[in-house]
Amino acid sequence: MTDTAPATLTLTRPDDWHLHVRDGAAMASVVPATAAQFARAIIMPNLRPPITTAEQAVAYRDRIRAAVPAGVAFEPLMVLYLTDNTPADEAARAKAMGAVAFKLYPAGATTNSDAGVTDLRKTYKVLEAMQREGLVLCVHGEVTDSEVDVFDRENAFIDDKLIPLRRDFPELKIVFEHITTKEAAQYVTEADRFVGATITPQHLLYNRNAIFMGGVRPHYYCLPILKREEHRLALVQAATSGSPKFFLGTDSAPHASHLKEHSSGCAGCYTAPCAIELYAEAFEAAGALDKLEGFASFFGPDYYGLPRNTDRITLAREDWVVPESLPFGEAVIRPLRGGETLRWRLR
Ligand code: OTD
Ligand code: ZN
Ligand code: ZN
Repeated sequence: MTDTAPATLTLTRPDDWHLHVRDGAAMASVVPATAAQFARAIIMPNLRPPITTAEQAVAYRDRIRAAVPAGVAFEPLMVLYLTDNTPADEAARAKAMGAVAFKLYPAGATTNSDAGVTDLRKTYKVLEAMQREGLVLCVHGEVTDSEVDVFDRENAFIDDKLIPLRRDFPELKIVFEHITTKEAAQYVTEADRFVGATITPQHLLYNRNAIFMGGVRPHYYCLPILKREEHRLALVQAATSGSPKFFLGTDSAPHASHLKEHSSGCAGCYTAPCAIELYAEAFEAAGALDKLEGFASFFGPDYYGLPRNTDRITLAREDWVVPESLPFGEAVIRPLRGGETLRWRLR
C-alpha cells in the first residue's frame, strides 16, 4: 500500500462532532489544537458543574471563543447537559442561543456525569420540546448498572433504553455517540434517518488489547472502553462504508497526565493534536482514503442541518513524532500516540 499511497490528501475542512475542551487554563491549552484542524466542534457540557442552561452555554461559548488564536476561524457548537430537572422551555432557549443539541448522560456513566439523568421518563417533557424544535439528542449510550459487565454496557443500553426511547419519540434526532460495538453499528445502519452515530479515532485504530500491552496503559483507557477486534472491524466497516449515518467525533477528552497515570486513572484519550491524522491512518489501513472526506467533512453537517465547510485542508505523507507531553494549564498532558510516529501530517 505504501508504494501506491498518494503524497498528499486534500479534503474539505472537517468538523469534530464530539469534543471536550474543559474550562479555564486547561481549555486555553487545548482549544488551539482543535481550531487548527476543524472549522467547528460540538462542545460537550460535562464541566463541574455541568452546562445545563442556555445562559451558561452562552457564557461558555464566549470563553471558548476567547481561547481561539487570533486569525483562526473556529466555531464552537454548544450542547446543554440534560438533567432530571431540565425545564421543557429550556429547549426553546437553547435553540434561540444557537445550541444544536442536548446531551444525555445516564447518571454515573462517564467523567462528570453524576448530574445526569436517573430516569428517562423525567425528561419526557423536554424531549417532546426538542423533537418539536428539531434539536438533536446526543447520547452516551451505556447503562450504568454496576452489575452489568463494563464490556456489555453499550449493548444493554440499546435494548433497555434506546429502543423504548425511539418508540416514544420517533422523530427525535438522536446521535448515538462514540459507538464501540458491532451491535451498535448494525443498529444505527438499520435505523431511520433520525439516527446517526459518531466514531472516535481510538475505536477505529485499537482493540482492548491496547490497554494491556505489556502492562496497564492508562492512555488507552476511555469510556466506552475499547472492545474486541471484531467490534473494531465492524466500526471500520461502518466508518468507511460511505453511509451518511456515521461521522467524525473525536471524543478528545483531555486529562492531566498525573491523573491518568494514577491508582484510579481518569477515562479519556486526548487526540486533538493529531485527530485528522489518526483518522487518515485508520482509513488508509482499510484501503478507504477516498471515503474519509464524507465521514470527516460532509455527513456531520448534513445530519445537523448545517452548511458544509468550503475551505480545504491538506495532509501530507510525512513522518512526524507526536509530542510526548504538552502544557495543560498548570499541568502537562500526554496525547494519544505521544512519542510515536505518525505517517500523515496536517500542513
Ligand atoms: N469518555 N472521558 C470523558 C468523556 C468521554 O464518554 C465520553 O464522552 C471525559 O473525560 O470527559 C471518556 O472516557
Ligand atoms: Zn460519552
Ligand atoms: Zn465525550
